[in-house]
Amino acid sequence: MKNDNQNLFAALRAAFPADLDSIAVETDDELVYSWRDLDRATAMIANLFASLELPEGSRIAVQVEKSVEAMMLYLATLRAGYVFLPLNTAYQSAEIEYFIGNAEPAVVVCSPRNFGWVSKIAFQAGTRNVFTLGDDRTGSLLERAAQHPDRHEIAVRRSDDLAAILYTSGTTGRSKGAMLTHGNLLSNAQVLKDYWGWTPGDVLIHALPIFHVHGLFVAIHGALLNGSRMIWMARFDPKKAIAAMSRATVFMGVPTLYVRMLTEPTLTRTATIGMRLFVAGSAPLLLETFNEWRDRTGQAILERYGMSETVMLTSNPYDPKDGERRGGTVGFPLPGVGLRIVGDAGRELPRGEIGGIQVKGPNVFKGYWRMPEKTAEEFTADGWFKTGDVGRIDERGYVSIVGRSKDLIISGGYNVYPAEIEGFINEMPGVAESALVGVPHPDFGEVGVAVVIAKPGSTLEPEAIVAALKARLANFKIPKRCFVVDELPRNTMGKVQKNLLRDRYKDLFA
Ligand code: MLC
Ligand code: AMP
Repeated sequence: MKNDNQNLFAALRAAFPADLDSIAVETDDELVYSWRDLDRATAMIANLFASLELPEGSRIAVQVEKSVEAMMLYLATLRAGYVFLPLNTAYQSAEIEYFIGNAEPAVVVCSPRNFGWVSKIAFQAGTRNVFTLGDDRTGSLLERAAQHPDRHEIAVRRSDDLAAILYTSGTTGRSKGAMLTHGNLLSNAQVLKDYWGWTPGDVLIHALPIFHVHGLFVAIHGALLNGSRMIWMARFDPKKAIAAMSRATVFMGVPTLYVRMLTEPTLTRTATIGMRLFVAGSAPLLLETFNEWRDRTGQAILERYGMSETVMLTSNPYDPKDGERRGGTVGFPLPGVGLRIVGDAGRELPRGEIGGIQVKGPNVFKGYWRMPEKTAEEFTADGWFKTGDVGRIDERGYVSIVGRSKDLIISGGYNVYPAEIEGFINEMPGVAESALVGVPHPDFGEVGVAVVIAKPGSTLEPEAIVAALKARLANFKIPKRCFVVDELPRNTMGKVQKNLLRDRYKDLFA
């Protein structure tokens, strides 16, 4: 029978093993979910959404703690054909207010403990349906879903229909919602399935948050499209992750997770002997970490590169016949992905030269939600997406990322946009100006340091600035240190020289 349904969930569902009673997910608190459980629960939640008679293309915004049910909510949203909008659990009211106001979701799902303030924001923005979902299977979402049938015909979607919106902060201005289609996500998942050699019997340790590309798409789609079991960790714990390796074959993490596991004496060759693949990405993996991991485990971490707008772009080879895994590089463009290095004049540069990374392919997003001008700015006239990353391709074709043209700090795999933090600091009484720079950090890779100038006649306390930020912003965005200084270094044009500040504070956490 011909199947025209391009819904990503249809492909994932088709990959479920024949034995639906076998284990799909086991959690670190010893819960077990079968494939049948995933099928039934996603059907019930999808039927609940259908009963709400939401308009086509409705956004379902979700800010809940990580749980298997939260993953089911994502899958049910796909299944019902709506658009999933995941939100970091660290976001506070000002951040949530912006996302909900901008995306105008038809449904908001939040943690029971946040219902008071989140529902207020949602109702004010015109959202009609606010449900709760706790990390212990409590909340109105599951209560309501339980009243619906556990069979559901997967909604028919085209490849070009929206599946998810992921907000990424902007260097200037407000966050932009990257619109990803069913086709973007499915094509990328299929490429990775082949490229990373997923095989029947693989078991994935899922230890990442599920509100960003890495944990939500790369990890979950990878396992589901292969019918593979997941060992599900609600929070990353290095000891538990290492202990789980005796029952697993694949691990995915941001570099901080590898750095933390390396501090554990239990990380040995024996502990990792059954593992076939360690994937790292979302932030630069230091060569030192790559080498130390190989010395301790005998295995080379496979580093790959991607972003919210494009899902995965490049990967070091999995199969040795395609080449070795080279630390300090992000490997080759994935099959189907075009990648070029472009100079200031907009012309493609020869191998070895450093320039802006531009990409093309079926994985590249559809544009920024309701921001056609921003979308147009980020694409070239001939359709290449400007990543904002700066890199080079070596003579053997390996891509290295050497910097970023966008003013961005990546801390423990989370993005921090200095312009956003500086904006908040600059609004504080007595502040004349501020600059946030990223400096090396042994655990998070990079962290933010704020440098602030007081208005004439004002006195500022660094601790008070940090405390005021904590009340407004997600915790990972808070500068780890704050300095009040007399002046900021400037170039002849009067622009703050952030490179000099980075240099001044580079050994702060050494
Ligand atoms: C936590 N803290 C951080 C932080 N995470 N500070 C800076 N950067 C971070 N990433 C701070 C908190 O503010 C808090 O400070 C203290 O650390 C303890 O908080 P916690 O929540 O208990 O921390 P912990 O559980 O240890 O979290 C660390 C972590 C987490 C590394 C496990 O940050 C994490 O899961 N990162 C993964 C991010 C990720 O999935 N990125 C993928 C993006 S997708 P205080 O002062 O309040 O006590 C993408 C595309 C691609 O980029 O290519 O994949
Ligand atoms: P996000 O907007 O959260 O999707 O983050 C995407 C950004 O993370 C990219 O534009 C890169 O700057 C960075 N990134 C992702 N993977 C890597 C990697 N392996 N090495 C260096 N930077 C990376």
